[in-house]
Amino acid sequence: MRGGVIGVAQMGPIAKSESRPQVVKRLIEMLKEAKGRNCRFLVFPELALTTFFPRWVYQLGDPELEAFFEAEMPGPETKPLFETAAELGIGFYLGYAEKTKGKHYNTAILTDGTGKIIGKYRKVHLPGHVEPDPSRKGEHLEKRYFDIGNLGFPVYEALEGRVGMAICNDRRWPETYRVMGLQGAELITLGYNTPVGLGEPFQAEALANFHNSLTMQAGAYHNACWVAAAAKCGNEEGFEMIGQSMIIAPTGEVVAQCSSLEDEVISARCDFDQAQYFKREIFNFARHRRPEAYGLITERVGAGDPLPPIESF
Ligand code: CDT
Repeated sequence: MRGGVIGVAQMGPIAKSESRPQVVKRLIEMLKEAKGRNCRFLVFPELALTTFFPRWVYQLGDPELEAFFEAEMPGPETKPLFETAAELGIGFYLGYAEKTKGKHYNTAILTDGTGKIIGKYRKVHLPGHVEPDPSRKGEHLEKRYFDIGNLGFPVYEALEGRVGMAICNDRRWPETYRVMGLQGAELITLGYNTPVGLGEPFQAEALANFHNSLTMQAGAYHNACWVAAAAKCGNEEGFEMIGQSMIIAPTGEVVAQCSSLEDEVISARCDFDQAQYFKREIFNFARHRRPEAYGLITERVGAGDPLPPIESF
């Protein structure tokens, strides 16, 4: 089978005081559980090595802020994760804060079953704000701490097929999935930290789980690919984050979903060829797409005025 049994390793909260070795130990435990479930690939969350630090205000360059970032991957503290994955023969997706050449990125990597990094991507749509806003109940300062990802939405050969990555807010944007769909993605792996209760309108907060599944199910269906998504969730340092980690089939159906807000592994048999009908018929891009009608998608950023009619009527 192309693809295979894929796991998602949801994480409960990571305390600010938790050390990298302590977090890596949790990840390794879930790798072992995934092996017990016969997984060949495991998806960890966004920023899976640290607490979700963009909730706090730091001055750039503050050593406490810098300590959340990895200068090398694997580094001395993350190497045991790669070694265990290699021993177990499991590839993985891992989200982490990356610093390189004076830049800071919200990054994810893919590894093969030998612990070798075979793909990298950096978050493109950074949510939140640059400056703190004391009128809000909580901050979300990704725009302050991260540079915009400069690698696009790459897709890599893996699991005898094509695998892409997304990170959190990128999952809400149809462009993210379509750019990978146009590279033949068969599995999109992604991690997220989605806080609720930071001052959004009641309805937006109440619908956070619905919007999570809505965007990912739509992305899977519209692009005829699997989506495997891992949350970091629960009450982290007094802030709530949604769980609902899930695996979605190319039909758009949820085939596995976490039921806790803690460390929890789920898995599903993801046969890439199950997407064949949709890729061949309804979403056969080569036959049906009409890019000449989609010019605005790359020409405009914000919504503007209606275009003049092409023909009078
Ligand atoms: N981590 C991340 O991207 N979270 C965002 C929260 C947006 S609310 C400021 C998300 O889209 O889930």
